[in-house]
Amino acid sequence: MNQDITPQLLREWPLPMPGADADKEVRGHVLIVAGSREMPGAVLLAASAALRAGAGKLTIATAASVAAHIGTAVPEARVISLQETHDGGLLAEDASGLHQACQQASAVLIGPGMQDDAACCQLVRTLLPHCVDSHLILDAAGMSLVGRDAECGTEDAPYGFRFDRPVLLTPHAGELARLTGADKQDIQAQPEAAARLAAQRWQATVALKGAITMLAAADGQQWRHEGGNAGLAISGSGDVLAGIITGLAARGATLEQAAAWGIALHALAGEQLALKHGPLGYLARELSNEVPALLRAF
Ligand code: NPW
Ligand code: AMP
Ligand code: MG
Repeated sequence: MNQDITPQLLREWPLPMPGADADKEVRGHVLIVAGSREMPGAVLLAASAALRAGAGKLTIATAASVAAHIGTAVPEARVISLQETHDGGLLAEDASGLHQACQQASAVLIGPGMQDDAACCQLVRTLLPHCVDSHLILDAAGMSLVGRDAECGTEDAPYGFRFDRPVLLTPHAGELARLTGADKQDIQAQPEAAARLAAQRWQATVALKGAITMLAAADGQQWRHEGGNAGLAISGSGDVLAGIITGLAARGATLEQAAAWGIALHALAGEQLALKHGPLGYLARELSNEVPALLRAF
């Protein structure tokens, strides 16, 4: 049975709130492993979203070729610079600073703007043992590990990958089709079943994004969100959503709770921007700015 994600449901599922005397550690430490020389912007979008969602500390690990620029564009972040593959992928094997950052983070987001699926797959596999105590959110190419064509040098069968800890994946229908080999039209026709199946197969929480977003947990629980507007179908929109969810998870929300809140806040931010600017033409980077006031309104 689906439950609708509504303001009423969210009020019954309140986010952890820091006390008036809480320091930044209490609001959690976000690590964002993302970007490439072609797509550094995705890092900025996810990073500012995580901070706007209330996370206390931020570390970014990104491609060496753009790390300094990102450090300047996000002055709140500590930046770890990663070596790159020929195809723009990020290398994590020898990056002990990154392994340590994973251990210290309360929530880790991997994927926005990353390139080179094989490298992404290897990167997630390398980092998994280092982030056992953090919430893990995989978006975009960060989801390559569960793909039917995953080339991680293991015997992973199609659909065969199963997580042994709570993980959230945030595919749109095109990404889920590519990961599973299923037909995109079939996924769009039956998003509820597609999200449920993916969650069970991977033993992960899955947010299947679209005009209607289906959230499915590995234990069979499922939620449905309808809201926002077509202006949200904009370059960088999903990167912002991933950042909001990661920020909320760092604050101590469960992955399902962070996803439900993040999906709703992202949609409400789109509605606010549509009122200010019109239904189309607002920017993904503007979504995050709406989040603190929306949180206050709750
Ligand atoms: P088609 O053609 O419909 O079959 P995009 P993306 C499909 C980064 N970004 N529902 C569609 O396939 C992200 O972080 C970086 C169903 C399309 O051709 C990712 O790392 C930005 N299908 C990477 O780019 C800003 C959908 O997927 C194909 C769909 C790729 O992200 C932009 C590829 O689509 C971007 O976020 C949907 N809702 N959306 C930056 N500033 O650095 C897409 N498809 O649009 O090339 O990429 O999958 O959204
Ligand atoms: P991505 O494709 O990863 O950039 O993510 C796009 C985001 O925009 C997801 O959160 C979708 O749920 C949302 N979105 C896309 N189209 C619509 C729409 N027509 N109405 C509401 N939300 C949408
Ligand atoms: Mg995306």
